[in-house]
Amino acid sequence: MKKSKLLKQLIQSKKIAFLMEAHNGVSAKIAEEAGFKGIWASGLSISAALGVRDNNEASWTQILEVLEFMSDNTRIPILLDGDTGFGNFNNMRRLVRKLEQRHIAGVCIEDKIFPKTNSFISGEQQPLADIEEFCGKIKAGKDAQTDKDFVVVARVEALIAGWGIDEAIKRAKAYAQAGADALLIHSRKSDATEIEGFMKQWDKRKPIVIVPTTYYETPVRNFQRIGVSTIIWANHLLRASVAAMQETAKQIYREQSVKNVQQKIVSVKEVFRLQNTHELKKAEQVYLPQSQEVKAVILAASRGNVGKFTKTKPKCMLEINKKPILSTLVTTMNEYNIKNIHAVVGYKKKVITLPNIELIDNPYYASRNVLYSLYLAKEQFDGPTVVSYGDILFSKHVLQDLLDTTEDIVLTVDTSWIQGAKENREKDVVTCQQSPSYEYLSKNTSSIKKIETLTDSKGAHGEWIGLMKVSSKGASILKKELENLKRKDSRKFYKLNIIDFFAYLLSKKIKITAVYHTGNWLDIDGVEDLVYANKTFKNKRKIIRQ
Ligand code: SPV
Ligand code: MG
Repeated sequence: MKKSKLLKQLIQSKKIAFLMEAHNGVSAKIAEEAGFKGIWASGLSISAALGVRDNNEASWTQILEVLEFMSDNTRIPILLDGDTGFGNFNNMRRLVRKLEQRHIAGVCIEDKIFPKTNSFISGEQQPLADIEEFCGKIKAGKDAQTDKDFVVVARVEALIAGWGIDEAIKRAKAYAQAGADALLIHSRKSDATEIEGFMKQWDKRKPIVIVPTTYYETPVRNFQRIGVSTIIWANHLLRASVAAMQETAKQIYREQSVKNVQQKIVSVKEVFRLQNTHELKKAEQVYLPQSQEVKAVILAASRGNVGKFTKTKPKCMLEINKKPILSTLVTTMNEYNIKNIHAVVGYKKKVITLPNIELIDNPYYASRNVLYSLYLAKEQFDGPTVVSYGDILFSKHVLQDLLDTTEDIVLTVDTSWIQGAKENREKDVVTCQQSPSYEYLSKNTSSIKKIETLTDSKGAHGEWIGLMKVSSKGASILKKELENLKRKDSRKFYKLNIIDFFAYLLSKKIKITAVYHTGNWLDIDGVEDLVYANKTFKNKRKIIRQ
Protein backbone atom coordinates (compact mmCIF):
# COMPACT_ATOMS: atom_id res chain seq x y z
CA MET A 1 0.00 0.00 0.00
CA LYS A 2 1.09 3.58 -0.67
CA LYS A 3 2.83 5.22 2.24
CA SER A 4 0.44 8.18 2.11
CA LYS A 5 -2.56 5.90 2.40
CA LEU A 6 -0.93 4.08 5.31
CA LEU A 7 -0.42 7.36 7.15
CA LYS A 8 -3.93 8.53 6.44
CA GLN A 9 -5.39 5.28 7.77
CA LEU A 10 -3.14 5.45 10.82
CA ILE A 11 -4.23 8.97 11.74
CA GLN A 12 -7.90 8.34 10.99
CA SER A 13 -8.08 5.00 12.75
CA LYS A 14 -10.16 4.70 15.92
CA LYS A 15 -7.22 3.07 17.68
CA ILE A 16 -4.62 5.44 19.03
CA ALA A 17 -1.56 5.54 16.75
CA PHE A 18 2.09 6.32 17.46
CA LEU A 19 4.72 8.06 15.37
CA MET A 20 8.35 7.62 16.36
CA GLU A 21 10.88 10.33 15.71
CA ALA A 22 13.75 9.63 13.33
CA HIS A 23 16.37 11.92 11.90
CA ASN A 24 18.35 9.92 9.36
CA GLY A 25 18.32 6.66 7.43
CA VAL A 26 19.49 4.44 10.24
CA SER A 27 17.25 5.86 12.96
CA ALA A 28 14.26 5.56 10.60
CA LYS A 29 15.04 1.90 10.11
CA ILE A 30 15.49 1.37 13.85
CA ALA A 31 12.04 2.91 14.46
CA GLU A 32 10.51 0.66 11.83
CA GLU A 33 12.20 -2.47 13.19
CA ALA A 34 10.95 -1.64 16.69
CA GLY A 35 7.42 -2.00 15.35
CA PHE A 36 6.28 1.59 14.80
CA LYS A 37 3.84 2.05 11.97
CA GLY A 38 4.89 5.58 11.17
CA ILE A 39 7.76 8.05 11.54
CA TRP A 40 7.90 11.66 12.66
CA ALA A 41 10.70 13.37 10.75
CA SER A 42 11.39 15.83 13.53
CA GLY A 43 12.74 19.28 12.71
CA LEU A 44 14.45 19.46 16.09
CA SER A 45 16.15 16.07 15.69
CA ILE A 46 17.16 16.46 12.06
CA SER A 47 18.67 19.89 12.69
CA ALA A 48 20.40 18.66 15.86
CA ALA A 49 21.82 15.66 14.01
CA LEU A 50 23.13 18.06 11.37
CA GLY A 51 24.71 20.12 14.16
CA VAL A 52 22.56 23.23 13.64
CA ARG A 53 19.73 24.94 15.52
CA ASP A 54 16.01 24.32 15.10
CA ASN A 55 15.61 27.75 13.50
CA ASN A 56 15.47 26.83 9.83
CA GLU A 57 19.24 26.99 9.70
CA ALA A 58 19.27 23.85 7.56
CA SER A 59 17.68 24.71 4.24
CA TRP A 60 14.54 22.91 3.18
CA THR A 61 16.38 21.09 0.40
CA GLN A 62 18.91 19.84 2.94
CA ILE A 63 16.01 18.49 4.97
CA LEU A 64 14.68 16.91 1.78
CA GLU A 65 17.97 15.08 1.29
CA VAL A 66 17.80 13.61 4.79
CA LEU A 67 14.20 12.59 4.17
CA GLU A 68 15.17 10.82 0.99
CA PHE A 69 17.57 8.58 2.93
CA MET A 70 14.91 7.92 5.56
CA SER A 71 12.25 7.12 3.00
CA ASP A 72 14.50 4.87 0.89
CA ASN A 73 15.45 2.91 3.97
CA THR A 74 11.93 2.19 5.28
CA ARG A 75 8.50 1.02 4.22
CA ILE A 76 6.45 2.78 6.87
CA PRO A 77 5.07 6.27 6.17
CA ILE A 78 6.89 9.43 7.20
CA LEU A 79 5.18 12.60 8.40
CA LEU A 80 7.55 15.52 7.93
CA ASP A 81 7.74 18.22 10.54
CA GLY A 82 7.56 20.93 7.88
CA ASP A 83 7.94 23.86 10.32
CA THR A 84 6.15 26.83 8.74
CA GLY A 85 6.25 25.37 5.26
CA PHE A 86 9.59 27.10 4.64
CA GLY A 87 8.00 30.32 3.39
CA ASN A 88 4.58 31.37 2.14
CA PHE A 89 1.84 29.44 0.30
CA ASN A 90 4.00 29.21 -2.80
CA ASN A 91 6.88 27.56 -0.95
CA MET A 92 4.35 25.23 0.61
CA ARG A 93 3.11 24.12 -2.83
CA ARG A 94 6.60 23.30 -4.00
CA LEU A 95 7.38 21.52 -0.74
CA VAL A 96 4.35 19.24 -1.12
CA ARG A 97 5.29 18.33 -4.69
CA LYS A 98 8.86 17.55 -3.73
CA LEU A 99 7.74 15.46 -0.76
CA GLU A 100 5.40 13.43 -2.92
CA GLN A 101 8.25 12.74 -5.33
CA ARG A 102 10.19 11.19 -2.44
CA HIS A 103 7.24 9.14 -1.18
CA ILE A 104 6.92 11.15 1.99
CA ALA A 105 3.40 10.50 3.24
CA GLY A 106 2.53 13.87 4.69
CA VAL A 107 3.66 17.18 6.12
CA CYS A 108 2.81 19.04 9.30
CA ILE A 109 3.00 22.83 9.20
CA GLU A 110 2.79 25.12 12.23
CA ASP A 111 1.16 28.53 12.50
CA LYS A 112 4.32 30.47 13.29
CA ILE A 113 6.51 32.85 11.27
CA PHE A 114 9.53 31.86 9.17
CA PRO A 115 12.24 31.44 10.41
CA LYS A 116 10.69 29.54 13.28
CA THR A 117 12.09 28.75 16.70
CA ASN A 118 11.53 25.51 18.58
CA SER A 119 8.36 25.67 20.68
CA PHE A 120 10.26 24.93 23.89
CA ILE A 121 12.43 28.03 23.54
CA SER A 122 10.56 31.13 24.81
CA GLY A 123 7.35 29.74 23.33
CA GLU A 124 5.14 32.47 24.73
CA GLN A 125 7.09 35.19 22.95
CA GLN A 126 6.76 33.62 19.56
CA PRO A 127 4.44 35.44 17.18
CA LEU A 128 1.70 33.37 15.59
CA ALA A 129 0.81 33.45 11.92
CA ASP A 130 -2.22 35.33 10.74
CA ILE A 131 -5.09 32.84 10.62
CA GLU A 132 -6.16 33.72 7.12
CA GLU A 133 -2.65 33.62 5.77
CA PHE A 134 -2.06 30.21 7.39
CA CYS A 135 -5.35 28.86 6.03
CA GLY A 136 -4.21 29.93 2.54
CA LYS A 137 -1.04 27.96 3.07
CA ILE A 138 -2.97 24.83 4.07
CA LYS A 139 -5.25 25.22 1.07
CA ALA A 140 -2.28 25.74 -1.27
CA GLY A 141 -0.69 22.55 0.09
CA LYS A 142 -3.84 20.53 -0.40
CA ASP A 143 -4.35 21.92 -3.91
CA ALA A 144 -0.75 21.13 -4.82
CA GLN A 145 -0.88 17.46 -3.89
CA THR A 146 -1.33 15.03 -6.76
CA ASP A 147 -1.74 12.01 -4.51
CA LYS A 148 -5.18 12.19 -2.94
CA ASP A 149 -3.94 10.45 0.20
CA PHE A 150 -1.07 12.84 0.95
CA VAL A 151 -1.67 14.14 4.47
CA VAL A 152 -1.48 17.78 5.57
CA VAL A 153 -1.50 18.27 9.33
CA ALA A 154 -2.01 21.80 10.67
CA ARG A 155 -0.26 22.53 13.96
CA VAL A 156 -1.82 24.91 16.40
CA GLU A 157 0.70 26.83 18.52
CA ALA A 158 -1.83 28.95 20.43
CA LEU A 159 -1.30 27.03 23.69
CA ILE A 160 2.50 27.26 23.37
CA ALA A 161 2.26 31.01 22.79
CA GLY A 162 0.01 31.40 25.81
CA TRP A 163 -3.15 32.48 23.92
CA GLY A 164 -5.36 29.91 25.64
CA ILE A 165 -7.77 27.18 24.67
CA ASP A 166 -10.38 29.40 22.99
CA GLU A 167 -7.84 30.71 20.51
CA ALA A 168 -6.59 27.15 19.97
CA ILE A 169 -10.13 25.95 19.20
CA LYS A 170 -10.76 28.93 16.91
CA ARG A 171 -7.61 28.22 14.95
CA ALA A 172 -8.15 24.46 14.86
CA LYS A 173 -11.61 24.94 13.37
CA ALA A 174 -10.34 27.40 10.78
CA TYR A 175 -7.52 25.07 9.75
CA ALA A 176 -9.89 22.11 9.53
CA GLN A 177 -12.14 24.24 7.36
CA ALA A 178 -9.18 25.13 5.13
CA GLY A 179 -8.67 21.43 4.37
CA ALA A 180 -6.19 20.11 6.96
CA ASP A 181 -6.48 16.33 7.35
CA ALA A 182 -5.63 16.48 11.06
CA LEU A 183 -4.67 19.03 13.73
CA LEU A 184 -1.64 18.91 15.96
CA ILE A 185 -2.34 20.62 19.26
CA HIS A 186 0.94 21.43 20.95
CA SER A 187 1.40 22.10 24.64
CA ARG A 188 4.51 22.62 26.71
CA LYS A 189 2.91 22.12 30.10
CA SER A 190 4.24 19.36 32.32
CA ASP A 191 0.75 17.92 32.68
CA ALA A 192 -1.99 17.18 30.17
CA THR A 193 -4.50 19.74 31.44
CA GLU A 194 -4.32 21.97 28.36
CA ILE A 195 -4.80 19.02 26.03
CA GLU A 196 -7.69 17.73 28.16
CA GLY A 197 -9.26 21.20 28.14
CA PHE A 198 -8.93 21.42 24.38
CA MET A 199 -10.38 17.95 23.78
CA LYS A 200 -13.42 18.79 25.94
CA GLN A 201 -14.35 21.58 23.54
CA TRP A 202 -13.27 19.88 20.29
CA ASP A 203 -16.10 18.54 18.20
CA LYS A 204 -13.98 15.77 16.67
CA ARG A 205 -14.44 17.05 13.15
CA LYS A 206 -10.80 16.16 12.43
CA PRO A 207 -8.30 13.81 14.17
CA ILE A 208 -6.09 15.32 16.88
CA VAL A 209 -2.36 14.69 17.11
CA ILE A 210 -0.34 15.49 20.25
CA VAL A 211 3.34 15.60 21.29
CA PRO A 212 3.64 14.63 24.98
CA THR A 213 7.29 15.54 25.39
CA THR A 214 6.73 17.53 28.59
CA TYR A 215 3.58 15.79 29.89
CA TYR A 216 5.01 12.32 29.30
CA GLU A 217 3.79 11.06 32.69
CA THR A 218 0.19 10.99 31.57
CA PRO A 219 -0.63 7.42 30.55
CA VAL A 220 -1.51 6.83 26.93
CA ARG A 221 -4.89 5.35 27.88
CA ASN A 222 -5.95 8.78 29.18
CA PHE A 223 -5.32 10.28 25.76
CA GLN A 224 -7.17 7.43 24.13
CA ARG A 225 -10.11 8.07 26.45
CA ILE A 226 -10.35 11.76 25.58
CA GLY A 227 -10.26 11.02 21.86
CA VAL A 228 -6.68 11.78 20.79
CA SER A 229 -5.89 10.09 17.48
CA THR A 230 -2.10 10.05 17.29
CA ILE A 231 0.81 10.45 19.66
CA ILE A 232 4.22 11.62 18.49
CA TRP A 233 7.31 10.59 20.45
CA ALA A 234 9.13 13.56 19.03
CA ASN A 235 12.82 13.41 19.88
CA HIS A 236 13.59 10.28 21.86
CA LEU A 237 15.85 8.41 19.45
CA LEU A 238 18.01 11.48 19.06
CA ARG A 239 18.20 12.01 22.83
CA ALA A 240 18.96 8.34 23.43
CA SER A 241 21.78 8.34 20.90
CA VAL A 242 23.23 11.59 22.26
CA ALA A 243 23.33 10.05 25.76
CA ALA A 244 24.99 6.88 24.45
CA MET A 245 27.50 8.75 22.31
CA GLN A 246 28.48 11.14 25.10
CA GLU A 247 29.03 8.31 27.54
CA THR A 248 30.97 6.20 25.05
CA ALA A 249 33.14 9.04 23.81
CA LYS A 250 34.04 10.11 27.36
CA GLN A 251 34.84 6.57 28.43
CA ILE A 252 37.07 5.86 25.44
CA TYR A 253 38.84 9.18 25.93
CA ARG A 254 39.37 8.51 29.63
CA GLU A 255 40.48 4.90 29.30
CA GLN A 256 42.34 5.23 26.01
CA SER A 257 40.83 1.89 25.16
CA VAL A 258 37.65 0.52 23.67
CA LYS A 259 37.81 -2.66 25.72
CA ASN A 260 35.19 -1.67 28.30
CA VAL A 261 32.73 -0.22 25.84
CA GLN A 262 32.78 -3.23 23.55
CA GLN A 263 29.91 -4.92 25.37
CA LYS A 264 27.77 -1.80 25.43
CA ILE A 265 27.78 -1.05 21.73
CA VAL A 266 26.42 -2.95 18.76
CA SER A 267 28.74 -5.11 16.69
CA VAL A 268 29.99 -3.99 13.30
CA LYS A 269 28.03 -6.93 11.97
CA GLU A 270 24.82 -5.37 13.28
CA VAL A 271 25.72 -2.14 11.49
CA PHE A 272 26.20 -4.13 8.27
CA ARG A 273 22.81 -5.74 8.82
CA LEU A 274 21.15 -2.35 9.21
CA GLN A 275 22.80 -1.28 5.97
CA ASN A 276 21.43 -4.36 4.20
CA THR A 277 24.90 -5.41 3.11
CA HIS A 278 23.60 -8.88 2.42
CA GLU A 279 21.40 -7.62 -0.43
CA LEU A 280 24.39 -6.10 -2.20
CA LYS A 281 26.29 -9.38 -1.97
CA LYS A 282 23.39 -11.15 -3.65
CA ALA A 283 23.04 -8.45 -6.31
CA GLU A 284 26.75 -8.67 -7.12
CA GLN A 285 26.25 -12.29 -8.03
CA VAL A 286 23.46 -11.34 -10.42
CA TYR A 287 24.94 -8.23 -12.01
CA LEU A 288 28.74 -8.39 -11.82
CA PRO A 289 30.71 -10.47 -14.28
CA GLN A 290 31.49 -13.62 -12.36
CA SER A 291 35.23 -14.00 -12.69
CA GLN A 292 35.70 -17.11 -10.66
CA GLU A 293 38.60 -17.26 -8.30
CA VAL A 294 41.48 -19.25 -9.77
CA LYS A 295 43.20 -21.64 -7.38
CA ALA A 296 46.59 -23.29 -7.70
CA VAL A 297 48.00 -26.68 -6.89
CA ILE A 298 51.77 -27.11 -6.77
CA LEU A 299 53.19 -30.61 -6.91
CA ALA A 300 56.21 -30.53 -4.65
CA ALA A 301 56.39 -33.85 -2.84
CA SER A 302 59.43 -35.58 -4.37
CA ARG A 303 63.08 -35.24 -3.52
CA GLY A 304 64.30 -35.21 -7.16
CA ASN A 305 67.79 -35.91 -8.48
CA VAL A 306 69.73 -32.93 -7.28
CA GLY A 307 72.17 -34.92 -5.13
CA LYS A 308 73.50 -33.31 -1.99
CA PHE A 309 71.50 -30.13 -2.57
CA THR A 310 68.34 -31.85 -1.44
CA LYS A 311 69.89 -33.55 1.57
CA THR A 312 68.13 -31.25 3.99
CA LYS A 313 65.35 -29.73 1.90
CA PRO A 314 62.99 -30.68 -0.88
CA LYS A 315 63.67 -29.56 -4.43
CA CYS A 316 60.99 -26.88 -4.30
CA MET A 317 62.96 -25.13 -1.53
CA LEU A 318 66.20 -24.89 -3.50
CA GLU A 319 67.21 -21.32 -3.99
CA ILE A 320 67.39 -19.76 -7.39
CA ASN A 321 68.32 -16.11 -7.48
CA LYS A 322 68.45 -16.21 -3.66
CA LYS A 323 64.85 -17.27 -3.25
CA PRO A 324 63.28 -20.73 -2.85
CA ILE A 325 61.62 -21.89 -6.06
CA LEU A 326 58.31 -22.41 -4.26
CA SER A 327 58.42 -18.90 -2.88
CA THR A 328 58.97 -17.41 -6.35
CA LEU A 329 56.15 -19.53 -7.72
CA VAL A 330 53.79 -18.27 -5.03
CA THR A 331 54.84 -14.65 -5.66
CA THR A 332 54.21 -15.01 -9.40
CA MET A 333 50.79 -16.52 -8.74
CA ASN A 334 49.89 -13.86 -6.18
CA GLU A 335 50.64 -11.22 -8.79
CA TYR A 336 47.73 -12.62 -10.79
CA ASN A 337 45.51 -12.66 -7.73
CA ILE A 338 45.84 -16.41 -7.24
CA LYS A 339 45.74 -16.53 -3.46
CA ASN A 340 44.31 -19.96 -2.79
CA ILE A 341 47.41 -22.10 -3.28
CA HIS A 342 47.89 -25.68 -2.13
CA ALA A 343 51.21 -27.50 -2.32
CA VAL A 344 51.34 -31.27 -2.16
CA VAL A 345 54.41 -31.99 -0.06
CA GLY A 346 56.19 -35.05 1.24
CA TYR A 347 59.98 -35.15 1.30
CA LYS A 348 61.38 -32.88 4.08
CA LYS A 349 58.05 -31.19 4.34
CA LYS A 350 58.89 -29.54 7.69
CA VAL A 351 61.27 -27.22 5.85
CA ILE A 352 58.35 -25.76 3.94
CA THR A 353 57.26 -22.94 6.19
CA LEU A 354 56.13 -20.41 3.63
CA PRO A 355 53.16 -18.24 4.46
CA ASN A 356 50.20 -18.00 2.07
CA ILE A 357 50.06 -21.65 1.07
CA GLU A 358 48.21 -24.65 2.42
CA LEU A 359 50.02 -27.95 2.52
CA ILE A 360 48.60 -31.32 1.48
CA ASP A 361 50.63 -34.20 2.83
CA ASN A 362 51.68 -37.06 0.57
CA PRO A 363 53.17 -39.65 2.93
CA TYR A 364 53.88 -41.96 -0.02
CA TYR A 365 56.04 -39.49 -1.94
CA ALA A 366 58.91 -42.01 -2.13
CA SER A 367 56.98 -45.06 -3.31
CA ARG A 368 54.24 -43.60 -5.47
CA ASN A 369 54.62 -41.59 -8.63
CA VAL A 370 53.62 -37.98 -9.06
CA LEU A 371 50.09 -38.64 -10.34
CA TYR A 372 49.25 -39.70 -6.81
CA SER A 373 50.17 -36.20 -5.61
CA LEU A 374 47.73 -34.76 -8.12
CA TYR A 375 45.14 -37.23 -6.90
CA LEU A 376 45.63 -36.07 -3.30
CA ALA A 377 44.80 -32.52 -4.40
CA LYS A 378 41.56 -33.57 -6.10
CA GLU A 379 39.34 -31.76 -3.58
CA GLN A 380 40.77 -28.52 -4.92
CA PHE A 381 39.35 -29.20 -8.36
CA ASP A 382 36.07 -27.42 -7.83
CA GLY A 383 36.76 -24.40 -10.05
CA PRO A 384 39.41 -23.02 -12.38
CA THR A 385 42.81 -24.22 -11.18
CA VAL A 386 46.43 -23.82 -12.21
CA VAL A 387 48.61 -26.88 -11.63
CA SER A 388 52.36 -26.47 -11.56
CA TYR A 389 55.33 -28.63 -10.80
CA GLY A 390 57.17 -27.33 -7.78
CA ASP A 391 60.55 -27.26 -9.51
CA ILE A 392 59.88 -24.85 -12.34
CA LEU A 393 60.04 -21.11 -12.73
CA PHE A 394 58.51 -19.06 -15.48
CA SER A 395 58.08 -15.42 -16.45
CA LYS A 396 54.90 -13.69 -15.47
CA HIS A 397 53.55 -13.47 -18.99
CA VAL A 398 53.74 -17.26 -19.35
CA LEU A 399 51.17 -17.53 -16.56
CA GLN A 400 49.16 -14.63 -17.96
CA ASP A 401 48.82 -16.34 -21.35
CA LEU A 402 47.72 -19.53 -19.67
CA LEU A 403 45.12 -17.72 -17.57
CA ASP A 404 43.79 -15.98 -20.69
CA THR A 405 42.90 -19.27 -22.36
CA THR A 406 39.29 -20.42 -22.35
CA GLU A 407 39.70 -24.12 -23.16
CA ASP A 408 39.06 -26.66 -20.41
CA ILE A 409 42.47 -28.31 -20.09
CA VAL A 410 45.46 -26.30 -21.27
CA LEU A 411 49.19 -27.05 -21.06
CA THR A 412 51.94 -24.49 -21.52
CA VAL A 413 54.20 -25.79 -24.29
CA ASP A 414 57.64 -24.37 -25.05
CA THR A 415 58.54 -24.21 -28.74
CA SER A 416 62.22 -23.29 -28.21
CA TRP A 417 63.04 -26.57 -26.54
CA ILE A 418 64.84 -28.27 -29.36
CA GLN A 419 67.85 -25.97 -29.25
CA GLY A 420 67.96 -25.85 -25.46
CA ALA A 421 70.53 -27.25 -23.07
CA LYS A 422 68.39 -30.34 -22.70
CA GLU A 423 68.54 -31.36 -26.33
CA ASN A 424 69.52 -34.90 -25.55
CA ARG A 425 67.62 -35.33 -22.33
CA GLU A 426 64.23 -36.79 -21.64
CA LYS A 427 61.43 -34.29 -21.86
CA ASP A 428 57.64 -34.18 -22.13
CA VAL A 429 57.21 -33.89 -25.85
CA VAL A 430 53.99 -32.50 -27.29
CA THR A 431 52.63 -32.92 -30.80
CA CYS A 432 49.69 -30.73 -31.79
CA GLN A 433 47.22 -30.30 -34.62
CA GLN A 434 48.83 -27.06 -35.69
CA SER A 435 52.39 -25.79 -35.57
CA PRO A 436 53.04 -22.65 -33.58
CA SER A 437 52.86 -19.46 -35.56
CA TYR A 438 55.09 -16.51 -34.81
CA GLU A 439 53.01 -13.98 -36.71
CA TYR A 440 51.59 -10.93 -34.96
CA LEU A 441 48.27 -11.74 -33.26
CA SER A 442 48.24 -15.30 -34.56
CA LYS A 443 46.39 -17.84 -32.47
CA ASN A 444 48.85 -19.41 -30.09
CA THR A 445 46.85 -22.44 -29.07
CA SER A 446 46.34 -25.81 -30.67
CA SER A 447 44.73 -29.09 -29.82
CA ILE A 448 47.23 -31.69 -28.57
CA LYS A 449 47.44 -34.96 -30.48
CA LYS A 450 50.15 -36.71 -28.51
CA ILE A 451 52.21 -36.19 -25.40
CA GLU A 452 55.02 -38.53 -24.33
CA THR A 453 58.34 -38.52 -22.50
CA LEU A 454 61.14 -38.80 -25.06
CA THR A 455 64.68 -37.78 -25.90
CA ASP A 456 64.12 -38.05 -29.59
CA SER A 457 61.39 -35.68 -30.58
CA LYS A 458 61.39 -35.27 -34.29
CA GLY A 459 58.21 -33.85 -35.76
CA ALA A 460 56.89 -32.68 -32.37
CA HIS A 461 55.99 -29.08 -31.60
CA GLY A 462 57.30 -28.40 -28.17
CA GLU A 463 57.88 -29.40 -24.58
CA TRP A 464 55.35 -29.24 -21.78
CA ILE A 465 56.95 -27.06 -19.13
CA GLY A 466 55.07 -28.55 -16.19
CA LEU A 467 52.35 -25.90 -16.00
CA MET A 468 48.68 -26.36 -16.80
CA LYS A 469 45.31 -24.76 -16.24
CA VAL A 470 41.89 -26.29 -16.03
CA SER A 471 38.58 -24.46 -16.26
CA SER A 472 35.73 -25.34 -13.89
CA LYS A 473 34.64 -28.00 -16.35
CA GLY A 474 38.24 -29.14 -16.87
CA ALA A 475 38.66 -29.39 -13.11
CA SER A 476 35.67 -31.68 -12.75
CA ILE A 477 36.90 -33.81 -15.66
CA LEU A 478 40.30 -34.06 -13.98
CA LYS A 479 38.77 -35.04 -10.66
CA LYS A 480 36.45 -37.60 -12.19
CA GLU A 481 39.14 -39.20 -14.35
CA LEU A 482 41.66 -39.34 -11.51
CA GLU A 483 39.09 -41.22 -9.47
CA ASN A 484 38.15 -43.48 -12.40
CA LEU A 485 41.73 -44.37 -13.15
CA LYS A 486 42.56 -45.11 -9.55
CA ARG A 487 39.44 -47.19 -9.11
CA LYS A 488 40.34 -49.29 -12.14
CA ASP A 489 43.67 -50.45 -10.75
CA SER A 490 45.14 -48.58 -7.84
CA ARG A 491 48.49 -50.43 -7.85
CA LYS A 492 49.00 -49.43 -11.46
CA PHE A 493 47.76 -45.93 -10.66
CA TYR A 494 50.53 -45.43 -8.08
CA LYS A 495 53.14 -45.97 -10.79
CA LEU A 496 51.76 -43.38 -13.18
CA ASN A 497 53.11 -39.92 -13.83
CA ILE A 498 51.24 -36.91 -15.17
CA ILE A 499 52.16 -37.65 -18.78
CA ASP A 500 50.58 -41.09 -18.47
CA PHE A 501 47.44 -39.37 -17.26
CA PHE A 502 47.39 -36.97 -20.21
CA ALA A 503 47.83 -39.93 -22.59
CA TYR A 504 44.91 -41.61 -20.86
CA LEU A 505 42.74 -38.48 -21.26
CA LEU A 506 43.64 -38.23 -24.95
CA SER A 507 42.80 -41.91 -25.41
CA LYS A 508 39.35 -41.09 -24.02
CA LYS A 509 39.05 -38.27 -26.60
CA ILE A 510 39.19 -35.63 -23.90
CA LYS A 511 40.52 -32.48 -25.48
CA ILE A 512 43.81 -31.08 -24.19
CA THR A 513 45.03 -27.79 -25.61
CA ALA A 514 48.56 -26.42 -25.87
CA VAL A 515 49.28 -22.74 -25.39
CA TYR A 516 52.58 -22.09 -27.15
CA HIS A 517 55.42 -20.19 -25.63
CA THR A 518 59.02 -19.59 -26.49
CA GLY A 519 61.43 -19.88 -23.60
CA ASN A 520 61.10 -17.76 -20.47
CA TRP A 521 61.08 -20.66 -18.05
CA LEU A 522 63.37 -23.14 -16.38
CA ASP A 523 63.12 -26.38 -14.50
CA ILE A 524 65.45 -28.12 -12.13
CA ASP A 525 65.84 -31.69 -13.21
CA GLY A 526 69.39 -32.16 -12.04
CA VAL A 527 72.44 -30.50 -10.48
CA GLU A 528 73.50 -28.94 -13.78
CA ASP A 529 70.12 -27.18 -14.07
CA LEU A 530 70.57 -25.68 -10.64
CA VAL A 531 74.09 -24.48 -11.36
CA TYR A 532 73.07 -23.18 -14.76
CA ALA A 533 70.05 -21.32 -13.41
CA ASN A 534 71.99 -19.56 -10.67
CA LYS A 535 74.86 -18.75 -13.05
CA THR A 536 72.32 -17.14 -15.39
CA PHE A 537 71.03 -14.93 -12.62
CA LYS A 538 74.54 -14.00 -11.45
CA ASN A 539 75.49 -13.01 -14.97
CA LYS A 540 72.36 -10.96 -15.27
CA ARG A 541 73.17 -9.14 -12.05
CA LYS A 542 76.71 -8.48 -13.27
CA ILE A 543 75.44 -7.03 -16.50
CA ILE A 544 73.03 -4.79 -14.58
CA ARG A 545 75.87 -3.59 -12.30
CA GLN A 546 78.13 -2.65 -15.23
C1 SPV B 1 10.01 18.65 16.50
O1 SPV B 1 10.17 17.48 16.81
O2 SPV B 1 10.85 19.29 15.87
C2 SPV B 1 8.80 19.35 16.88
C3 SPV B 1 8.12 18.96 18.08
O3 SPV B 1 8.44 20.29 16.22
S1 SPV B 1 8.69 20.01 19.32
O4 SPV B 1 10.11 19.94 19.37
O5 SPV B 1 8.05 19.51 20.52
O6 SPV B 1 8.22 21.35 19.02
MG1 MG C 1 9.79 20.99 14.94
